[in-house]
Amino acid sequence: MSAPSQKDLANALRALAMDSVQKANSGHPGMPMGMADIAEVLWNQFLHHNPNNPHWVNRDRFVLSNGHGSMLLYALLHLTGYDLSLEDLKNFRQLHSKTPGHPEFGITPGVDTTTGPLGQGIANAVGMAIAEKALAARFNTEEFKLIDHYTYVFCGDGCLMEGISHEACSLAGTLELGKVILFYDDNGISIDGPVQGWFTENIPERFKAYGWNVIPEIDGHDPSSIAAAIAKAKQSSKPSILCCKTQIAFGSPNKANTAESHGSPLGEAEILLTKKALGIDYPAFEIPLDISAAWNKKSLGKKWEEEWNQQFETYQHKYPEKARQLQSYLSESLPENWKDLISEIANRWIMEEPVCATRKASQLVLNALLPHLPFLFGGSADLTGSNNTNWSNAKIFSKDNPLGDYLHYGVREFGMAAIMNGIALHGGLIPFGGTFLVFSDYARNAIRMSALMKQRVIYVMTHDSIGLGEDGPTHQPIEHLASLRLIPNLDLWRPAGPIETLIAWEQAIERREGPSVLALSRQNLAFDVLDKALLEKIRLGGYVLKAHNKARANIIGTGSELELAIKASEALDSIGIAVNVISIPCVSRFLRQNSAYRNSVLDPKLFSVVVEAGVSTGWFAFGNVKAVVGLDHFGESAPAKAIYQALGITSEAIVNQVKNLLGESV
Ligand SMILES: Cc1ncc(C[n+]2csc(CCOP(=O)(O)OP(=O)(O)O)c2C)c(N)n1
Ligand SMILES: [Mg+2]
Repeated sequence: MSAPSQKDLANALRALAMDSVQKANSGHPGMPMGMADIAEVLWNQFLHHNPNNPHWVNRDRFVLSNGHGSMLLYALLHLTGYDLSLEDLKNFRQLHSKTPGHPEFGITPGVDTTTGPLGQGIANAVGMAIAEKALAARFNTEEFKLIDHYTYVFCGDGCLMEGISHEACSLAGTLELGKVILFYDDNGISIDGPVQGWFTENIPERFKAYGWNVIPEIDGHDPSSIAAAIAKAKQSSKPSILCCKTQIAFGSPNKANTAESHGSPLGEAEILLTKKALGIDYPAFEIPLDISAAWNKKSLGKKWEEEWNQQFETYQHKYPEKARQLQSYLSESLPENWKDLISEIANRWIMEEPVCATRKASQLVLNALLPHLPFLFGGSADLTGSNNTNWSNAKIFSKDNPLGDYLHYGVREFGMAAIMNGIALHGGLIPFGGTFLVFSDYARNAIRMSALMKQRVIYVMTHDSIGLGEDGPTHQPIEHLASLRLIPNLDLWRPAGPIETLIAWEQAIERREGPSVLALSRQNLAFDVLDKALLEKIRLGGYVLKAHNKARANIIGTGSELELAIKASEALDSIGIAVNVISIPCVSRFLRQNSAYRNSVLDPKLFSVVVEAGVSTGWFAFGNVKAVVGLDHFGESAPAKAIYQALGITSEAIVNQVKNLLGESV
């Protein structure tokens, strides 16, 4: 019997995709069938990975940006030998299966990032390639190429229509990320039909303009043209795009080239016809042994990783210090004296009482901590001087300086966020990046993806309220605090002074299981915590700042409005009304504490009044909140103090609410 042909190997992918989608009666067979030949060449001839260890640090990364074609990836992972069985494929799209509707990081071994929201996978890949380049520059030597892998990405028309592909690919061109190799599935079809009606730009010219290495007009069903193009792309010092002409649902006599095949099962009858046309003569989910043997990469993968391990051992002998550092980067472990560092800064600040904006305090934290955390990788979307995301020894990462640790992302908030996801997913670096809080909307879906993928990405979002003043309502976030708090597994910190800012940074850095947003003020704040005993309480997300044993109400404040809460409490005190003042810098963290702690902070017998310069929505679900001194409409353009006064975010307003609720005359 002759060895299976490349067509046979690609057809196994098609068969598994057709059958799994049919069995689930849901899914997307068209793309896997259209990209099967490309995937076969890439995974059988080029991809370096180890199915026995999906976490091998120097594996080539593979990103399926057109994530609706998830069955292509699952079939590849199954056939090459990952821990993904035929049973798992039969459970495609079923509850708690390892084969969810779209590829999900952390659920399926071998899935390097979660995709489905089109376009973001490309940006994730750009982030992975940035991480690869940065780590290679720090650790490789002439003789040892420990970090040396490609990042391969599949994308479709949809990904390239999405604006984020422009953001990410433009930056990738400037940074000359030659290890990115993007396969464009140029099938001329998206959900609404043939794309000529809505997508006609010249993709090769567009990518040439970005400075990419463009390989146009590849026949995406011809293995030798595909292989030649990949070999050429690997030689380029620029990122490469391989424009592959394909047929969606290739092989299906009646559904190929139709939008219908994009997202619906082909149907039993059409599957029979397709299998006949392709020469697939085996039953559903029964891949012949010679085909599965030809696909299997377990022994090759083992060999590749073992070779790498040997290389690492020799490196370790020759450069013990560098090897130790690389290990500490890869484990992202914090220095042993980490908590002492935090305490030292806190002690100093409690003595010095710096009065500043929290964005400034954030920079002071960076200056103090960054020398001890070389694996932090900073940046800003063109607002470095406003976000204060740089520190005194920050070095700019660029095509000529891959040793840099600070990236100018340019005005690309969404791109930055999705690139940071890629950096975090790659491993070895912890990314943080800044923009104005109001533009978190631009980045929002990528922030959501950081949370879904449980990635340690730190968003530094300054100018966090009307307190930014004169730039006016276009720049004043109103609904953003509440709306970011709605994202599960995202910790939003809104510190009220330098010490809370320090703890917010500490917690964001320590938090391995998800992203954090630091919402920071532009304006100077008068408040700071001056009691060291409170550090531990801040870490819990909410705490009693000022307690009164005869308290009749709680005043809750966050960030820049905490000082108004304190002022109001003093005014109330002076007229014989005792209140507690509660600071809740991180609502989600506070809500994760047990009820005993929460009740010890927010006495359930008392009502609460909240002050926060943002929409009131959200707070009413909280404890006994009876009133919110907030803003349920857009802001104004004026100096900050005037806006607070004009919009009624004042200590008097808080006092009046408390008196009202106590039934006392105002
Ligand atoms: C951001 C985003 N918008 C919309 C969708 C819904 N959607 C999924 S696939 C698709 C069409 C994609 O067309 P193309 O990339 O050409 O895929 P093909 O049909 O060729 O596989 C759309 C609109 C999505 N997944 N993500
Ligand atoms: Mg398409």
